[in-house]
Amino acid sequence: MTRRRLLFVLGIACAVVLFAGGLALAAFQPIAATDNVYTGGSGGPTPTYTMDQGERPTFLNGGANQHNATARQNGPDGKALFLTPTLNGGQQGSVDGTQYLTAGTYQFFCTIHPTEMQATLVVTSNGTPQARPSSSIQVTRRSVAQTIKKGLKVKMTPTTTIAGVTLTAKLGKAAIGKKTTTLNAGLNAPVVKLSKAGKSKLRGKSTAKVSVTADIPFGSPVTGKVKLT
Ligand SMILES: [Cu+2]
Repeated sequence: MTRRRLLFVLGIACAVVLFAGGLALAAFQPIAATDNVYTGGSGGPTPTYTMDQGERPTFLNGGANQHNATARQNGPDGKALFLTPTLNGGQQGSVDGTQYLTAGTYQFFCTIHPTEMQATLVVTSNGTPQARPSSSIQVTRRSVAQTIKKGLKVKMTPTTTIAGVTLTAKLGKAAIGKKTTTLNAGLNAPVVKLSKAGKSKLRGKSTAKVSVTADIPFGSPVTGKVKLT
């Protein structure tokens, strides 16, 4: 092997070792708390935690009181970009929504102790964010009479299971029915039954333009429209 070739091979080997080292260092810092203060991050009293794209850190409440970790910024669903449920002392839970974050700096706080408990989550450019949940939506055409009797049938085809999807049927701006459901990957056909008030709004009409909006946790809402005849 020539000297130049040897140096080249050594250079590649070093690059591989450095790359592997970088990957090994990438594990996220768990977010923890004792009463009324976040712990486990770097710095204080408003610590910084670091994770890679696609990761979902755990929040450990090591205090005696209830605490949570809630993003200041809202996501595409109009709710917190990431959050934990409010956890009792000694409980732990996932910081849900972090798995969709792109590289950047995000502030979060405890909604119960908003001034004492504030912190920063830094997402590095390593890793890949998970795709946000999404689905197509199509409202099946039916007669006004059948809609009053049976409700609105919706076709949705998400790529993954999505829990806590809220379907709201509307006539103009008025809600006429609501349903919360879990969608499975593939074709789903949930039915949104009309409320009493919704039925009376449709009664006596020969046609009606109605819509169904699906609010998808951590995703963007989707709306399907149909003209009932
Ligand atoms: Cu708290």
